[in-house]
Amino acid sequence: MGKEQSLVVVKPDAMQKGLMGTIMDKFAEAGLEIVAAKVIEVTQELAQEHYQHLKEEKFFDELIKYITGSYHTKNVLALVYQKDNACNKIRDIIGATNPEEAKPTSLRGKYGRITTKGVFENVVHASESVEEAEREIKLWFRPNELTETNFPTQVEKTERQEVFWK
Ligand code: IDP
Ligand code: MG
Repeated sequence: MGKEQSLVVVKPDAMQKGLMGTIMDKFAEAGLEIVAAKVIEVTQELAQEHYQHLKEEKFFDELIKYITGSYHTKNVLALVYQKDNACNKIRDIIGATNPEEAKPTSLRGKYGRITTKGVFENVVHASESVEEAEREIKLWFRPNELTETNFPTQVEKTERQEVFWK
């Protein structure tokens, strides 16, 4: 059995503030290993699916705008980290969801803020549990984008057109 994996997303506010390195340094210091990384724009579909459990919340529409980059740069950095107990370790480093309640030395405590529209701009996402991590990693990444994984894969023959270098 391989090590526990977690999805981490450096959110648009952190990208705009140039905090990618600072955030990744913290995880490196904790001995977390990167097994996937990519810079992408979060589509409406991905955002809605990722935060499906929050659909009924009054801050949902603002949250979708935030994560799709309506208020900052559109790019996010999506990563998969691994280590024993990765989910708990990472959640400890990033701090509580509400940046005003997060430990002042945590990433969210240091760099997060609450906007006038009431969204927690808390710089980084990380999976809350092993179960959530599996759902999120499968949503954000294709198997061949990870250098290793515990999750079973299958080969499918498809008619899909793909883009290659000329
Ligand atoms: P988490 O990111 O710490 O796992 P979730 O409850 O999964 O917290 O919420 C997802 C994101 O939605 C948070 O990171 C934050 O950006 C935003 N959010 C959560 N709760 C609130 C709230 O009560 N007000 C405003 N924004 C919130
Ligand atoms: Mg969550």
